[in-house]
Amino acid sequence: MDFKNTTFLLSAYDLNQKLPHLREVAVLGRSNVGKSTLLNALFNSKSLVKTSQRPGKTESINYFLVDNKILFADLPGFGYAKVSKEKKKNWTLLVDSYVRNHPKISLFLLLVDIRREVEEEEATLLEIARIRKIPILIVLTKCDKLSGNQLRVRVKQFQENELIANTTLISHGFKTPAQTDALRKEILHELHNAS
Ligand SMILES: Nc1nc2c(ncn2[C@@H]2O[C@H](COP(=O)(O)OP(=O)(O)OP(=O)(O)O)[C@@H](O)[C@H]2O)c(=O)[nH]1
Ligand SMILES: [Mg+2]
Repeated sequence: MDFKNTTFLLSAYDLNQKLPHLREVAVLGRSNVGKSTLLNALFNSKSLVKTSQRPGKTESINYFLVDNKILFADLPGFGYAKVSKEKKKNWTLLVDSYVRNHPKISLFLLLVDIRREVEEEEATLLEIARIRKIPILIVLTKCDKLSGNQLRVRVKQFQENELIANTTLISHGFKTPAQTDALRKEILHELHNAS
């Protein structure tokens, strides 16, 4: 697997969507944390996955097929307040029922902005991963926004955070190919261990 052959498969608006029988990596995190951008980096593409400076861009579960072997699911972000109540309710329900009930998730990729904290939503997801025995990898995003020293301090704070003790942490900035490469390797490693 080298992530070279990637296609958009479909958008799902509920969990009844028929999908190929493949393992699935779920990309999760707060709205605007960089989920879609991270997928473009992994897929070495500029525009396959739609991104936006405006939070709330991804409204459905968008599936991508990688090397005919793995599905990546780009999910709507949680925690964004400025959309209509009705819309927010739909997304929250969709993401919530996906993480709790969708049967084939092999790995949660949980993205956290390096400048923010692990909050209630992230803690809930960690708890669901533990209960469902789904491996979870935390990706600290937008690391390019901090200077070397600030970055070291933040990474250390995350490493010492008891909420995420024993969880693998990976630093990422979408402009640093070496970090994207390391992330690809870690994802494959986690999937291999889980199989
Ligand atoms: N500097 C920097 N900006 C980033 C990085 N990743 C994402 N961004 C920016 O953050 C904004 C949001 O990125 P998206 O990838 O659309 O975020 P998302 O998590 O998919 O957002 P929703 O679909 O709304 O949940 C865009 O303006 C990106 O260019 C990064 O690693 N570094
Ligand atoms: Mg998105």
